[in-house]
Amino acid sequence: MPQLDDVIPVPAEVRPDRAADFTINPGTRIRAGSGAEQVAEYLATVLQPLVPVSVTSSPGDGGIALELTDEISGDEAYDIDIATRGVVLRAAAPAGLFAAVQTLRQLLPISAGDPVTLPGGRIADRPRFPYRGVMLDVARHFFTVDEVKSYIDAIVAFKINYLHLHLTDDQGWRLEIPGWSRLTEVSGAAGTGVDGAGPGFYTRDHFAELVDYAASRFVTIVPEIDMPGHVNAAQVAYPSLTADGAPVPQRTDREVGYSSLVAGAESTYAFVEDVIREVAELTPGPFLHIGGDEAQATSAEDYRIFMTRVLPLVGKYGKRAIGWHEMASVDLPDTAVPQFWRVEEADEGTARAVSAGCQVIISPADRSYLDMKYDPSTSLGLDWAGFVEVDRAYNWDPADRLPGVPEQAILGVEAPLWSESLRSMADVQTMTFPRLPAIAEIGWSRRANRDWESFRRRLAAYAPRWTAAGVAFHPSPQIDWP
Ligand code: TNX
Repeated sequence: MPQLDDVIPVPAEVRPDRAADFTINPGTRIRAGSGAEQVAEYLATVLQPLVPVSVTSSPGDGGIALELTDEISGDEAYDIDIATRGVVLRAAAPAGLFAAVQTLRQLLPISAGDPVTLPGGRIADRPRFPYRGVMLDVARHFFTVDEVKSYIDAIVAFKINYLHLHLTDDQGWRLEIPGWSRLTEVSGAAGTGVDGAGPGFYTRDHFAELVDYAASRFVTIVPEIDMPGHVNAAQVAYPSLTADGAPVPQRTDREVGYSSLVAGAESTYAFVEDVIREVAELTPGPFLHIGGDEAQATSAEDYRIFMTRVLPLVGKYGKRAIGWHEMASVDLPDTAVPQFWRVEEADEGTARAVSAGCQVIISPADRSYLDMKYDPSTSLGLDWAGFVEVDRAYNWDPADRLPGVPEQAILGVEAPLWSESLRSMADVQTMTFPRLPAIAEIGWSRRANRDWESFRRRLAAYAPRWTAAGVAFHPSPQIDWP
């Protein structure tokens, strides 16, 4: 039976009370307080395969109560009280109740048949950083709406609350843009994945469906349109976006840094504004990611001209710009968020952005990149940032990572998964798990509560849940799997 201190990410406070276990029976009621109905229904769905329960809005004793209260501060904070007479989940907002339910899920038995007994005691919990993200590259290899939904279900278990979708790159363009139909007709067609895989793109309706599904799991979608580099797919569809207007060949190899929008052409900004307006309209979340990485085919001066025109466009349509940290080579508005992704010990631009009041997302490739191989024998993935075994993903801290970027300047952490070598959801899962739980714990848990030996033990205990759910994971030799 799971114990109260088995939870990933490790909660802020855990007080087991072994005399206070609670057993959920077929008649147990889930009592939804006002505003808690949606999360209560979700909990009932989660419990269904183990024990059928029903949701009621009538107050009463016993059962599992979900309550909103102003005694807890912070939307994602929650507490859980498990006692013999009943269970109470409390939070200031539905997002906190959802986080509480994710904790509760890890305390349930893995398979039907065992008595559904929750270990007694109390948990009080809140996140360290507000942004705990994962990025999925759907440009190099496309993943369908249903596949992305299943990915969302697997990541929310670890209290991940942002899903960054890398929608465009040199190989493919994966989001329909009205008025620019060739983007997806041509660059979302068959053969646009790396090495000729494909086809695939999201229509506006598909994208809205993803945004809604994510929201139902308290996940915010961060759409990325990568520019001024990584735009070959756009230029194949619209040769007018190239310097000389001449057609360019389609490319599905893994090279980077060879394409660029034209910083000096007005037509560039007409295109970019149409795209940003549309993406902003489809996105209820506060962020729009404009890429900005590896613009080796753009001169430094053109990069500055381009970003100086494009950053205000993001603001004009009501969003905060996130960009890979190369973006911080230009003066940023304090709403912009550089995302540090490299392996160097310091980054001057990012530190300067912090002095100017910007927040930062931390994604060092040698720690948080889910596409790095675990070790030399990993068949999937890349190794340009080295091998990233589970201990490397776990044993570091974002507040120590960059000079000039202290704790208060950090919006959060993100684990990017680039898909050059990944063709199936099993591939995506194998690279994600078990490293994502390490990054999730870094983003959520108190620094003082984190401990590698404890994490190894909790990870081993979690693994049968992936197996039961049909989710693939890398059986790292660093963990004593059951
Ligand atoms: C660098 S990380 C890139 C991507 C590649 C990735 C592979 C970043 C901002 N750019 O274009 O897919 O390496 O690890």
